[in-house]
Amino acid sequence: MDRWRLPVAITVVIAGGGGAGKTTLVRAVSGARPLRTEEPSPGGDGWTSVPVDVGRLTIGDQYTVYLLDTPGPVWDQVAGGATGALVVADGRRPEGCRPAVEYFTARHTPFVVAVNCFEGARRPAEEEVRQALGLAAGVPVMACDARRRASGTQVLIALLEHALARAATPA
Ligand SMILES: Nc1nc2c(ncn2[C@@H]2O[C@H](COP(=O)(O)OP(=O)(O)OP(=O)(O)O)[C@@H](O)[C@H]2O)c(=O)[nH]1
Ligand SMILES: [Mg+2]
Repeated sequence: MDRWRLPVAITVVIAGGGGAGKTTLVRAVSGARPLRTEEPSPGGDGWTSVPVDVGRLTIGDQYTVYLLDTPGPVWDQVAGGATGALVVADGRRPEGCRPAVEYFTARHTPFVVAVNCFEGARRPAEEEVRQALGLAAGVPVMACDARRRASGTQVLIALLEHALARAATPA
């Protein structure tokens, strides 16, 4: 680093179906530090801990990307200031991430769908995923391997490019 630059933080919400590979992707890309935060418990009789996987990677010496993998009920708390969302779909049952797709579509948060392809399982065609999730035409769908750093980084870059393109397009 030859001179100080104003740091810029980018927040990306990692969402998707249960067991789709969200934690695996955050770990692969950054080395996650699992944190716990307190939330009112569903019964309303106390507090419960909510797991949050936080990942962090830097781009050049100016940009820091924070990855927040939190359960659905916490999306409201983190989606507001987020640059975008990475929706991880389990390639064996992509429809599991439909609630995430509906949530970010309704909020107008830019997102891409990363289809985590488990080995030995049939890889769904892009059109199949689009139909199962009712995706708008402009939403990128990419295959990924959540365990591989290069693959996770590639989908994150695609998301940032998609968000930038959206920002540059008049409403
Ligand atoms: N074989 C294989 N296993 C994977 C892959 N991605 C994730 N897994 C495994 O699948 C299981 C679920 O992955 P997680 O990363 O914990 O999924 P998650 O989306 O964080 O799950 P929840 O937090 O429970 O919603 C773990 O045992 C992972 O090791 C993959 O690409 N291939
Ligand atoms: Mg997880």
